Amino acid sequence: MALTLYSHPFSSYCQKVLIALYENDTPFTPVLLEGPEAMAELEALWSLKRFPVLVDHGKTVIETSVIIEHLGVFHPGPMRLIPDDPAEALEVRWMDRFFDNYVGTPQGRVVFNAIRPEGHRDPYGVTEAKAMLDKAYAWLDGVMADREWAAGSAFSLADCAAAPHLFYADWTHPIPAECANVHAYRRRLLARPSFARAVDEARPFRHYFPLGAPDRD
Ligand SMILES: N[C@@H](CCC(=O)N[C@@H](CS)C(=O)NCC(=O)O)C(=O)O
Repeated sequence: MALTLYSHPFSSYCQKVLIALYENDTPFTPVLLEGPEAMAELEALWSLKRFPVLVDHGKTVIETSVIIEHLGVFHPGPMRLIPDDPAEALEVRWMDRFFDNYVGTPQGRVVFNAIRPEGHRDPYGVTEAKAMLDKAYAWLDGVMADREWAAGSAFSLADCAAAPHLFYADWTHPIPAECANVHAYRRRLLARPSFARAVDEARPFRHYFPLGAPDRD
């Protein structure tokens, strides 16, 4: 098979790429990143050891947004996750950056702080990260007032990013009830078959969540 994805089902960034693959039923071979052997394979491909990593006919493709763009260029399917129209594509890329940088990154800061050894924790950083999430939720609530998907009426790369980031962000620092548009959007994402499949595949790993996974999606 042409495509191999080094990934883990519980990882938000891996789910971002899995959604894109599932949207188009793109065949690929998964390599589960558990255990020293798989991690050594990953390190041989990408010394920074961030995942997922895609290998396409021997070419290593790194960074989730680039992986999804790569799939659109070299393995296109009926679902176009980056619009052909350049102006529409800019909106998609901007919202993808928003979810990675201002939802996924602060969410990760809170979670990674929890797995640091005692004495190396950073409560000030956690407070800053939660404040960033609050601002991101409030901003997004306004944007989603008249949008079905992150960049408008079509499901896109931006929704691939939004789905896992909002999923785990709500577990980490709950989205306030008054952000009703964000809650409704998160529910639409959970109902999307590609993301529902990724969530189901990650269920057996919920005990990995360092803050304690809530008993809900
Ligand atoms: N900007 C990267 C982020 C990837 C990333 O941070 N992945 C996490 C897994 S969700 C990871 O590699 N964590 C390992 C670590 O931080 O050591 C991308 O979009 O691919």
